[in-house]
Amino acid sequence: MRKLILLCFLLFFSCSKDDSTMDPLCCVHESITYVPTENLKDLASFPVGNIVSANKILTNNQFRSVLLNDFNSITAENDMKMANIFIGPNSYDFSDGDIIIDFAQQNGVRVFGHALIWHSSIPNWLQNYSGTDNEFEQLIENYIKSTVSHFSQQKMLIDGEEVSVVAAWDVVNEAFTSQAESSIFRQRIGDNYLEKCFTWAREADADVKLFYNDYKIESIPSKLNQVLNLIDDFRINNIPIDGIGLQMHIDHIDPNLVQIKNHLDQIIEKDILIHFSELDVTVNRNVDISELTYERALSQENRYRDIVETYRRVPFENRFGITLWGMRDIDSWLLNHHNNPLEYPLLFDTGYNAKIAHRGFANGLIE
Ligand code: 9MR
Repeated sequence: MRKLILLCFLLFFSCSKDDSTMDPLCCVHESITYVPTENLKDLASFPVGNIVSANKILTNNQFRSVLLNDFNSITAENDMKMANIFIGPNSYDFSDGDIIIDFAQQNGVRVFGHALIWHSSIPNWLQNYSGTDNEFEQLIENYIKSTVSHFSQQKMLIDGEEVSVVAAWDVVNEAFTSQAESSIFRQRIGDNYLEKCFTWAREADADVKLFYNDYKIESIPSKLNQVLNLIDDFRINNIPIDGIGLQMHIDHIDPNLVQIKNHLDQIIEKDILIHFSELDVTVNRNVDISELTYERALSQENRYRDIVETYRRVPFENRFGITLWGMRDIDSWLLNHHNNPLEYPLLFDTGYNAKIAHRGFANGLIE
């Protein structure tokens, strides 16, 4: 009898745990969501960002409030890319970017400009441009200078200091790929097109931070070396560069943490700003689960914690922030990219409930 009473007592307490849900049989299901008590941006010693679109900012109240609750840096997922802005020779449409900058200014959050030059975001008219190489180069110089100057005009007060709303630009994105090698930028401007683009951006704005952004820097040794060489070459030749964006589209298992730390440490040695610029963590690359299981959610929670903790290896003065590439799982580019609707890479579920991945991120921030 005493054993039975003890068993009931134990069951009662396990069923009434805060982070659990009960079914009628009183089996404990560990929950894949939780109720945060603290906001990410308040826990962090560096900016914590997410991506936006002008449309979402204008039309989705819930998105806006979740965004402003946890994040103090925003990146346009697409609206500030070349294909969206550069609508014809010397002709620009900054309207969506302006909506984003106004929103940021009103709410005192930083904008990270993304991205001036990317082989995957070239407007058709430019791809098919029939002018000379010199004319082409002049167009690109004008585009970079006009875009950077336009967005450098909006200022805001942060801690009593006037700063530009747009704090930084990814000047060139993903240059070390075969597609970039054969892109019109290298073909028409020449092998030193990166140097020229960074120089033009600096000429347009003396203060904005200039980043080179790429994927798999944390996992492919040759990519890491290309980035390290880029930093060295630029410095030797007095070409401006302030930071490196590691996109960090990673999996909950791969690459292993030792490798990530090793690659990160080599960039840290260069004493340069470091941005984890597009963080997401896949959990279902083999499509072996048909819903997010607690076990997989927990693995993702631990992964987010480890990655954020790893970022804290970056010296305080070189921490430019961590930006997540999306808010809810269903908003992620990865669902289309991997043609897998059963992927769950981000911090919020469909109803904007914080997943335990969010708790992992938060725990990783705690010094
Ligand atoms: O998430 C972005 C997706 O909506 C776009 O269709 C795609 C093409 O413009 O770009 C995605 O974002 C990419 C980012 O700009 C650069 N790094 C890779 C990101 C995922 O493809």
